[in-house]
Amino acid sequence: MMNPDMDSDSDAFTPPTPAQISSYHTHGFLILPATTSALVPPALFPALLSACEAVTARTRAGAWPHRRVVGKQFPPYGSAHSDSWGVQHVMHPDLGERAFAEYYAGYRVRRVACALLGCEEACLQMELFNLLINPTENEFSLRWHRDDVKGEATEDEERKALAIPHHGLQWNTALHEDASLYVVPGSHKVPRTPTQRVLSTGADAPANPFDMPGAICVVLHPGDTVFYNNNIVHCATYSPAAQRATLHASIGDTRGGTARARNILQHGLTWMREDRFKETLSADGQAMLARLEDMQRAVGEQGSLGYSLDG
Ligand SMILES: O=C(O)CCC(=O)C(=O)O
Repeated sequence: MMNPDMDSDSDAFTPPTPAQISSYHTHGFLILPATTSALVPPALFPALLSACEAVTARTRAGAWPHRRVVGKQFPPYGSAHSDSWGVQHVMHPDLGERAFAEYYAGYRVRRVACALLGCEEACLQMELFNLLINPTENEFSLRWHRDDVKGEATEDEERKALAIPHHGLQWNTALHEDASLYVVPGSHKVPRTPTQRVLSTGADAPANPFDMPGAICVVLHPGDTVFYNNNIVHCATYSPAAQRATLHASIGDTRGGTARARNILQHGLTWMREDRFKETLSADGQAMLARLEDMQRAVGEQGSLGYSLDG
């Protein structure tokens, strides 16, 4: 059983209703507003914001090698110092910012994850936790994509890939206003239409995301969270003019076995096996981490699985 005492604000937190859970499964995404279902406990918000500012400054100064660089849409991102659109591995002990793990393994995240994944807490698997930031020099965009199905996949390949039970949850929690992400609701279940296929094949980011039939912009206010199935067709645009600090994370459900391994381990998670990382986590966090380690062991050394997408 989850322990609400882990979160002193839990009384003020409303977990997703059955209607919201159903909407998540139908549309492939769900926005939880800060006003009713804030994923970040109010008492943790300032610490999280300050942790984001610290790791962003370090990344922009070239002092953190795990970054998403402008010009590179998907892993591997390399470690060259460059204008950045993301900070990777925010729970890494070398960053020394405990607020991130407190949030990730906290009561609210675990509660919502169980509701949307339809699983018990004993199935929750720790995965990725990164921070998406605005570049400071260049506009940049991600092309339309599904995170774990290549754009070149045939309709049949796409149908087969989407039929594999997903057993994972991805989410963005915005600490500032954020209108970077675009999704095609419902596209996590069905192959692309011919027009959608044309607009999501190849390396180019869209000139205008609204050229994609069915696309909507996901607008988040500070503290809002969008949960999404990362095989929903989505893209994103980044501008130096729009300040962004959006927590970008995923969590798995062990009932998926190793189905999520490539998508998760391609980000390079060997550091999570170190005891000094484990020591920064609560008992709940350590239990989630142990399940990730089980998956790492089941697939052998990471790196052998390759990458989900090119570009
Ligand atoms: O910037 C975002 O919100 C989306 C990021 C994304 O699509 C990705 O990492 O594949």
